Amino acid sequence: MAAAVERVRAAVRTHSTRFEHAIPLIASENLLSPYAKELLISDLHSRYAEGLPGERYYEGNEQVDEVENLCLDLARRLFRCSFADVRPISGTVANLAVLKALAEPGELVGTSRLADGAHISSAGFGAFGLRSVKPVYYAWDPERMTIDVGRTREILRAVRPKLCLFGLSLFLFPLPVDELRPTLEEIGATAWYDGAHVLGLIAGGQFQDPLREGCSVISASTHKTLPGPQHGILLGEGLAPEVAKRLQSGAFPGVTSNHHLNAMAALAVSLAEHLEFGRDYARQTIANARALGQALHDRGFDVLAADLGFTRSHTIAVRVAAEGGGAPVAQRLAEAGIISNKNLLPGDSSPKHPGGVRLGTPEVTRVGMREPEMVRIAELFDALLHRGRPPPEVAAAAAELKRGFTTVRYCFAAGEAAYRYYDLVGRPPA
Ligand code: DSN
Repeated sequence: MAAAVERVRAAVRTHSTRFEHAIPLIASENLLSPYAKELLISDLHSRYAEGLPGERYYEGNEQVDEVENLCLDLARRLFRCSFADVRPISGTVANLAVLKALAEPGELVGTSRLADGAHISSAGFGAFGLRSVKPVYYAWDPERMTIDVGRTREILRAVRPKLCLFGLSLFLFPLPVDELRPTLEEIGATAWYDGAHVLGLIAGGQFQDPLREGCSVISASTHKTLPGPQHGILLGEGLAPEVAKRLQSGAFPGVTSNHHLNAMAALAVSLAEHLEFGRDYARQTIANARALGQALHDRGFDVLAADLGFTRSHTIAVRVAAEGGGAPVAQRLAEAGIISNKNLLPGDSSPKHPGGVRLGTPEVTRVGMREPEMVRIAELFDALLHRGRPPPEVAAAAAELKRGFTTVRYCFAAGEAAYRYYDLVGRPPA
């Protein structure tokens, strides 16, 4: 058994070193701040606190109540909203809570297709299937990489779903919630936004503002552009009291028993840090994504939406048919120390053969990279995929580039404290 423990520790150490030397470009990943990471391994990890603050089923929850009330208050301040629930333990769980609260089995729910970038929650084999709701798909504009408003209006008027989900996993541009709002009101649909990917951009005031554009509920994970722990959240504005209550019961006891109290404490810290640093972080994350798109485009890569500046978010999409296809390219990049994922792109003929890679800048921005480093990353892509340089050579160059960027920024106790994120267990901040 001891040998097994050592193997696990060794594997995690190897993983951490690998990522320390790599250029991580997964659009859905980010790094925790020192204070947030510290709380993730606190005693809260071992405790139960079902229910809401002041209405628990266990004793010993006074400090947990204080943390949860603080977390709720910070969430409401950051997103300028009147309702928050921080008990869903992931983005998908948050989506399930909304579906449980706002849709009945058999009902129609508007959403986007997986091939157009939707999250697997919208699939029959995902949260939609678990709640037995039927998707009504919006029309898609592949040139603008967003929902086609005119054709979607017609679909909504014809089918009249009661609930409409707006949100993507390949999320390049704001979705036209505002433009669809009159139609949604006409058919009496509740607009629901899955903000997992762009939560930190919304909070930083650099993307769309769904709660002011007609959505009454946001569900999200909290660890993508919002650099928090792996967790979930519900936010709402203008909700009738009975709808707020239904969302709360959707979260508990609907789709969680205990929530993860350590992650909730880490989330509270991340929200507080985002209130302080989120605007700058969101702005630089988007600037980096656009700079990476431009630098790849300049080197002959087929970056989608070139006419629109590639993206308004943290993500770009690159069609890599000419370089061998999504799966082989993502694998070759990983061998060269550049971590990304293969991705279906609009127009792909087979879901088994994604034609692109999705690249995101949340993590490289978090460690302080800016536009000049995006150009250097594009040079690594070019060397590997166009000029045939061997992966180990490119990996060495990637590690060299990364050497100056292993300290988490945009958080308290960063900078001078020189906190090394990739240590197996984080040192406490100075
Ligand atoms: N799987 C995540 C992503 O990479 O987009 C979303 O849950």
